[in-house]
Amino acid sequence: TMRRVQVTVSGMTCAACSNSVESALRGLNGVLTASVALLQNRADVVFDPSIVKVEDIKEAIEDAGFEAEIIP
Ligand code: 9UX
Repeated sequence: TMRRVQVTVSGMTCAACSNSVESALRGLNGVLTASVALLQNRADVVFDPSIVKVEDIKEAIEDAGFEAEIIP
């Protein structure tokens, strides 16, 4: 079964920023959908927790060059 997580993403200033975060998330094995709202500093990710962990999602955003905080 799938799980959904929302993440606060800081440091995005343009649409290319949010597109690169989306691409990074969609490139993770186990991520089904990822959408990033630039103006809300928010990422919404649906994933298979047997394949990818919340911490991996956070790290992918940080590796793309942004700050990420999981919304509990
Ligand atoms: Mo353009 Mo967004 O350099 O960082 S991708 S502002």
